[in-house]
Amino acid sequence: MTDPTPHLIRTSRDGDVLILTIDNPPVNAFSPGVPEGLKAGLDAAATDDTVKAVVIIGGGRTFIAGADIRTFNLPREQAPDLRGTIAKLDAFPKPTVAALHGTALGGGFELALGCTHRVATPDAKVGLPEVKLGLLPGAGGTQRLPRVVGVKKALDLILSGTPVGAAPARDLGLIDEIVEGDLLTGAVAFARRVADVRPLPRISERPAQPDPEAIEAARQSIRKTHRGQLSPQFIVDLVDLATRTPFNEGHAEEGVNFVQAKDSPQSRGMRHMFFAEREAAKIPGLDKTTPTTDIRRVGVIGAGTMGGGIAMNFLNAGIPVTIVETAQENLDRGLNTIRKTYEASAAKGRLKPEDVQKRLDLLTPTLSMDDLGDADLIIEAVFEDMAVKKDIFTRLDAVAKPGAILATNTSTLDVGEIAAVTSRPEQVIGLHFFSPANIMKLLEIVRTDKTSDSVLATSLKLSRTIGKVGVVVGVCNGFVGNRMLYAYREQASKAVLEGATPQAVDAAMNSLGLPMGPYAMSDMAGLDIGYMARRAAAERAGQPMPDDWVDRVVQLGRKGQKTGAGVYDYPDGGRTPVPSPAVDDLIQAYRAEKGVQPREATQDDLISRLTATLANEGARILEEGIALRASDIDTIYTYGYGFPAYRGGPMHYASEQGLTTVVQTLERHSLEVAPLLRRLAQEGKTFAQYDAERAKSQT
Ligand code: 3H9
Repeated sequence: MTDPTPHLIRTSRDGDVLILTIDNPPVNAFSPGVPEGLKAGLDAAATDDTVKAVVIIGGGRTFIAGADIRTFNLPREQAPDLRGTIAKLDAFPKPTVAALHGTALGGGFELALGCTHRVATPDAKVGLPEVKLGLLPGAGGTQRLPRVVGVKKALDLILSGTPVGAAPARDLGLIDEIVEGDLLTGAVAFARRVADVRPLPRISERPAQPDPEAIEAARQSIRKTHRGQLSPQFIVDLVDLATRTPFNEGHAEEGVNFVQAKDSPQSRGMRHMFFAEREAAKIPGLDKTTPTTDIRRVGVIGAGTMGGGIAMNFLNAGIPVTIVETAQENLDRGLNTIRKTYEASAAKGRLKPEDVQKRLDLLTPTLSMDDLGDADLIIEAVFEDMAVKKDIFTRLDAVAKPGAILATNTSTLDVGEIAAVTSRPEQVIGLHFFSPANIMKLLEIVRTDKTSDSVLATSLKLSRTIGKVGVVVGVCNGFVGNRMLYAYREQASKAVLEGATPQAVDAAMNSLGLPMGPYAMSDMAGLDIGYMARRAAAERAGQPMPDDWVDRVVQLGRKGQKTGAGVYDYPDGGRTPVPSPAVDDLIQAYRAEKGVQPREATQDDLISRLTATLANEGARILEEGIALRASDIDTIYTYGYGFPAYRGGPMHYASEQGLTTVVQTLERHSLEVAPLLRRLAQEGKTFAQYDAERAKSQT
């Protein structure tokens, strides 16, 4: 019977060496057609006496970057047979040489480990990043890696998922030779040199030495580093198993565990996030050829926590920054903080000592906005006050060169209103960084109805340059992330009014996987910040500030960690929240005042109520067109607000619960259901289906 799958492998010969080239752009993922082609090539080579060795190489920019993640949703019989292909390689009677360039990751690197030899270009990277997708290396990686590098190193590599360069990989014995010059020529020459080597060096036939200490240490550490996650536990068990059983047994167990991990909601969530992050960069209607501006110099206004953090992003990327303050004292303090942050990184070995000064040398402090005339991008990061921002943008308009992008880091204010004070509203955009701005990966890119395509495209490109995930959003109070946070906090507050303790609310969200619940988080950020934002929003709307027990906590002077007391107590200047009897009394008095009879709430109730609230607000944001897709909301909430990636973000999580269930939860708590959410629930759809349908209608 002929095989109906078109093969994605090119076969060629160089004398007695057969070359199999994988041709599946852009990253040569192991898609249907790759195993069929490789197996056919190997079958032919096995019986052809004129073939002495086989070279497997990737066409285009990389070797195989892993299994094709999109095929994980296929029924098992349709999934490309990676394990079978590697088994065929392992049993192949002649030398097989994997020629690696680009990123040989996951199943791609596992396939290379199934070959008898590996050569690589100097800039190639190899690694097993499956854990970042809630998976484990499922094609022999957990069994072969410890046989080469030992248990400890194997666990380091697999649990971190971080790729290593060709040189360290060679030192670890994972690569036999680094090829300078043309990879294929070098690989063929290498294959010829090893053509007669017998017995063939098969990793599966090597022993793996037990290391119970490393296993125990890994078990301890994943409780903290991968709290609540399934696949790291499988990984530790499987690496341990490699030292105690013959290869085939460990390999079979790995296959079973891989399927369990792949079919888990955790992996579905992480795979969703993988694609969501990449989708966020695609803006309907924004042409790929839109011209962008080269950002060679940046101006930052404000050297406070935010301004300093923002400036560091550019310094880290080698882009000079001019930072402006109103008083020398503030400028000195800001510079000092930046220096100290770099020195602390150097002390931890994260930065070379000489790079501290190199980065600081790129920074020009000044007290005059007039010094921003040569900046290609200027980001304002002063406090949230519309009048102050308007004044700054009026002055910026006068000093900035034509074509410069003027950005505001506002987290709540109307960017369009700020833009309107300039003569070039098309050059104005919101670049909303998250604190600490040098670390948090999210960048909300806020476009107004006047922002030009070029400014938008430049901002998206820039987000990648500085290592951020940029997500384009529209203007509304709090944009996407903070708007959802407000709704979430309001519900948390109501849950406490109705009977839950703040610590029960925090514990519930913590058990879902968020590093902090709403109250520990507000205490850390400063309770007064939310208080002031709510007061300002009420003033803007011309309404009285809604009554809330949390505001009464602030009115007692309890502003959070910084005052040693907030919703929690922080005795002895510590940072560990301790339930506060004073706040308990305040809450009880508040309930009595409102005539509320407290009722206990279970942890599940709290989780479903708060997550339903997030999805409900997210649905409104989608309906209003503030976010382009549900997956963008997931990206924002995961990268900016600590929603665990293995839950896939609040919209994906809601879909996993079932949108009908989410609607019922909202109704149970007398919350108004967003029409979009209700419609999707009635139609039995998920937010992913909504995204897919919208994408289709836009093409
Ligand atoms: C695995 O291997 C399991 C096995 O152990 C066991 C199996 C039995 N599949 O990131 P980019 C797409 S698990 C499908 O923008 P870059 C990506 O979506 C896998 N698609 O480029 C994008 O599509 P689009 C283990 C994939 O240069 C396009 O390729 N491997 C895959 O910034 C370009 O991607 C991994 O986890 C894939 N595996 O980075 C590696 N990879 O243009 C995952 C990429 O439509 N991949 N795409 O948006 C990566 O880390 C990065 O993509 C890579 C390139 C570093 C390779």
